[in-house]
Amino acid sequence: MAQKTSLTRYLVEKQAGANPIPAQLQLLLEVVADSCKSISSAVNKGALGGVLGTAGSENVQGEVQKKLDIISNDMLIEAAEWGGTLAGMASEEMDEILPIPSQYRQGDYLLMFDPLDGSSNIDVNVSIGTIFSVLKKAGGGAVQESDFLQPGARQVAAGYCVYGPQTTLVLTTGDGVVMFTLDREVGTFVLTQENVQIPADTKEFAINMSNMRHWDTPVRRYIDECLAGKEGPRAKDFNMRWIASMVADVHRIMTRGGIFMYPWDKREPDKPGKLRLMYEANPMSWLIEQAGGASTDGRQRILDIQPTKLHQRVSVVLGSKNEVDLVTKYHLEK
Ligand code: AHM
Ligand code: MG
Repeated sequence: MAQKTSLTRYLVEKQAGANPIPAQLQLLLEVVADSCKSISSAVNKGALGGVLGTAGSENVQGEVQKKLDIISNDMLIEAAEWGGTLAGMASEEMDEILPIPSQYRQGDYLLMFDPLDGSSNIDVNVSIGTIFSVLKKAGGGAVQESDFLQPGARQVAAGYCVYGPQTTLVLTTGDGVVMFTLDREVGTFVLTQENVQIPADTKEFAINMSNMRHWDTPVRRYIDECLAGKEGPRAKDFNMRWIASMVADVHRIMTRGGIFMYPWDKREPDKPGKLRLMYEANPMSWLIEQAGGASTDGRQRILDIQPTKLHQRVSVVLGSKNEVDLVTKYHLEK
């Protein structure tokens, strides 16, 4: 039987390949993957572990925090702060950046994460996940929020781990996308797919349709045309899926194609969208592009956006390239 490739072995062997990654980054990715195993285990226990329900607090966005949001956030911090790979961390669930405490060795990297994406699905036993993004700290000196405000194109690693029927870790360091499945009995992430490719065309879209009346005209036009099916201008029938965990919706797109949108809408005209640029949109956009897909905010490539705030929000249109290009064209024509 062919030997299975663990995440550790994959990262070690990568050092001998065309695109080696620094040892510090290799260690950081292993540490993040270890935290995902711990989070997966807490998620799997559910009510038996007493981890369901709300924590009685709100995050900086004013969203109610679930117990598992906080547990996952703490697990990532505790695993990553002492390893000597990081200068700081930032999380969707923390108001401010977290510099690495001075008792620990300081590293070169900055880690950003949404510790548990899809919070509304936690208590109903639907797939949720962890999304993470790694940047290199540019200058010397004590870490500051401005160090994190780099466009997504400067990420050096990005990934997510989806906690569903299987626990799957999806990763890029800039030369394609790889998937690992957690062997729960052994406790190891095993390489299960290399060179993930998203088909350029699709017949499946993901959007929260209940917001339809608030959308801008280009989004309305695109979805109206999909809904018109074979008889409409697209001359094909479309299917819709909306899991309401970005991580699970993106994972479906990684697996069989599709388009995902969380657009700006009229309810909050001053907010560019619901999803967060640094913790959600940037890592997912890089993964999608690395798998041959595209990702824009309707007008420009998300990875080119210069962030101005840590918790900045953004409109998101990502997935199969030809569909994303069409939605972007409709916005630019407006
Ligand atoms: P969260 O990070 O608080 O879980 O919020 C982000 C989630 C995304 O995973 C998902 O795409 C979206 O919110 C779902 O929104 P809606 O409640 O409109 O369906
Ligand atoms: Mg989220």
